[in-house]
Amino acid sequence: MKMRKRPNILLTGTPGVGKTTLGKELAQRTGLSYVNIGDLAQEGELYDGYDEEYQCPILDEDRVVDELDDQMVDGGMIIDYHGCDLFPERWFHIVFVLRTDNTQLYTRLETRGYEGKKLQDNVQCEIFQTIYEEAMEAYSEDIVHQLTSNTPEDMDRNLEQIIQWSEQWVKDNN
Ligand code: DAT
Repeated sequence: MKMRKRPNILLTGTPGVGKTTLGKELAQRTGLSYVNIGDLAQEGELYDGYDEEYQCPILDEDRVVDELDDQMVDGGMIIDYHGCDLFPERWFHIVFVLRTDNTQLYTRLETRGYEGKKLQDNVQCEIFQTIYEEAMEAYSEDIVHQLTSNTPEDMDRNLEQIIQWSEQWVKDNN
């Protein structure tokens, strides 16, 4: 029996915009598989060196891609990462860039324990819409969508919108 085809979705954006919250809920509601790239790298120690400035390990992008490629080819994956140009363009059927107002993002990241340069740099990343521009460069512009993620109502609306898109994709591709 041939498996039903299912889409691959990328959730990206600055840390703190709500990717993980949205991705996990989306997985529960759709049955798609959720993968947090940060967690995957940590579990598999998919690192290549250490960033002294940010005091964090550096992702081994090639090994991350190798690790996931078979599953991505099968489809039905939700990928969560605060970057997007490390992945093969062919992986994704749609890319969502979550966006949050600076003041709210600042509060969320402070609550998470970010401070000093790390806090400033991440808020600046959102102000300069760095990830959105990265996504527009890395993927076909017509599959890249920005989603406002300031409030719980935004979260619910985004969830419903992606579920609908996913259901339609499954109908159109099977
Ligand atoms: P990310 O995975 O992008 O780093 P997260 O899902 O961990 O973000 O969310 C960070 C925090 O912000 C978490 O406490 C949940 C909260 N949050 C995220 N999106 C929100 C929204 N749209 N409305 C209210 N709170 C939100």
